[in-house]
Parts: sequence; structure tokens; C-alpha cells
Amino acid sequence: MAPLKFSNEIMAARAAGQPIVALESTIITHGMPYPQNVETAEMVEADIREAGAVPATIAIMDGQIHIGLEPSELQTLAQAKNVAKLSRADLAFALATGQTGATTVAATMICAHLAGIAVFATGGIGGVHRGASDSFDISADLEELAQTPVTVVAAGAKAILDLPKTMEVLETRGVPVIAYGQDVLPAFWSRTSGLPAPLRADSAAEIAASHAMRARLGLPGGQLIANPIPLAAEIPAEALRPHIEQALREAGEQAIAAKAVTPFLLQRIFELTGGASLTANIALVRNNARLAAAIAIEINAG
Ligand code: PSU
Ligand code: MN
Repeated sequence: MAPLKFSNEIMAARAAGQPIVALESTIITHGMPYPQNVETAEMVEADIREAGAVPATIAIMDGQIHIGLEPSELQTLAQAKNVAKLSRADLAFALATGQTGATTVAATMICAHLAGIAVFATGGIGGVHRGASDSFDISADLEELAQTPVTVVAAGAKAILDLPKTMEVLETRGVPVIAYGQDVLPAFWSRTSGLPAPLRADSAAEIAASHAMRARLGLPGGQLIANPIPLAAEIPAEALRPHIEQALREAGEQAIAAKAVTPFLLQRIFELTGGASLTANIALVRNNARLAAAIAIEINAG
């Protein structure tokens, strides 16, 4: 049996058969600075409750998979220094050795599935990094989408990545990428990447039906729902390009590698945009949470 520990709210939600939306914790510990990280986490949880579902923020604490964090646990995690960033490769070791750590998209998918949660909202998934032909840096998030049956709502893959290569890997691994309400793929802080979306859905019901059909077909793996950032909050891709390029250049000069790459780039782009990237990131996560709640309600009803 997996060492799952349900929060009081999630215990009650499970008993009542309510729809639940999983949330990750690496975005809190490695994706946003304090105190905006904890403020965002609380707002996102409130957005999901307001939409009629129950939020389950997932993290590893004291050797247990926490499904739902008590408010004090969320505060502790958000302020802790040097929290481990746990992906699929790290999860069992961290649990076995009694560690505390934040779960990435990949690890959160594994934990959500163990807890019977079908839908998960985040900001942007990891993917193929630029220069991957030399570095081999491809996020474990892609492999997880190929094997764990959770529907992940994100604003696309983060624009710091090589988006065409990310799409190629997802296609090869059989992951449906469904843009919500538009024909083009969003690019995290921007509504469009210029790349056509492989699939398009215009309602939560369609996404829920597709999730259920994959199960009926016995297909492993999840779905990636690419939900564009709200128009009022977007930063056009041209405005971001120089900042992304500078952050990538600095990462190369400073030999930033492995797990540190994505947090470094997000932090530098936050600084270079004078905080604007964080404002956009918060808006898109909240938007994803609302859509994820609607999908979870449809799956629960189905
Ligand atoms: N979405 C955000 N900010 C983040 C992340 C997602 O808006 O920081 C995190 C997720 O945990 C994702 C990770 O799994 O970034 C990707 O890390 P990597 O590129 O090292 O796989
Ligand atoms: Mn990586």
C-alpha cells in the first residue's frame, strides 16, 4: 500500500464522493518566490472550491504522500529553504528515507493516480529544453503523461522550452494535446505559440468524455489540456523573447544543469520582466484551476 495521508478536507470529499483536483507543490517551492507562492497556492485552492470541486495540493512530508495540505503545512512548505524537487526518479527514495519534498508534474501525476484523482491543474508542464540535442534535457513530465492516466490542465509547455520538439515527443509517446477553445497551441505566458494544436476542445464535457474513452480503450497515459492564459493577463511572445534568450544565455554561462535549469530560468525571467512574468503565471494557474474543476465535475458525474 502506498503511504498516502489525506488531509481532513480530502477525507471528507472522498467520503462524500465530491470531485477533486490535484495541485503540485514544485510550483510553490521552485516556481515562485515567497510570499507570492503561498498566496497563489491559497488563491488557486479557493478558485477550485468556488468552482464546485475540492483542491488537493500534493507534497511529500516526513515520508508520506500528503494528498491535500493543512493550511499550516502549506505555509511551512512555502517558506522552507532547500526543499527537494521530486520527480518520478526520486519519489520512492524520498518516501523510504523519510524526506520532505515538493512534487513535480510527473510525481504529482503518480500520487494523484494512487489517490484516485483524475484531474490535475498546474502552470506549464516541463518538456524538451532548447539545446536538448547536446544536453539530452527532456523533462520526465512528458514520459509521465505517456504512462499515467491523469488529465493535466496547463497553459501549454513553458515558453523557455523547445516547443516544436516537445510536441514531437508528445506525439511519439501517444499523448493527446488538446487546446482549449482555440486552434493554436498556447505558450504559457502567451496565448499563442504559432504552432497548430493537434486537437481542440470547446467544453469541459468533451475533455471528460475523452478521458473516460481512453480508459474504456485501455490506453495508458493521460491527456494534456493546453489552456490559453486569459487575454488580459498575457505577455505577447515578442515581448518575452529577449528575456528568455538572456536567461538561457546566463544559464549556459553559469553551467546550470539538471533540476536547477527550470527554476533558474523562471527566476531570471521574473527579474528581467520586473515581476510581470509572475503576475501572468499566477493568472494562468488560476485559469487552469477553474477549467480543471469543471472537468473534474464532469468526470465525477459521468
Ligand atoms: N508550472 C509552473 N511553474 C513551475 C512548474 C510548472 O507554472 O515551476 C514546475 C513543475 O513542477 C514541472 C517542473 O514539473 O516545473 C518542470 O521541471 P523540469 O523542467 O526540471 O522537468
Ligand atoms: Mn530536466
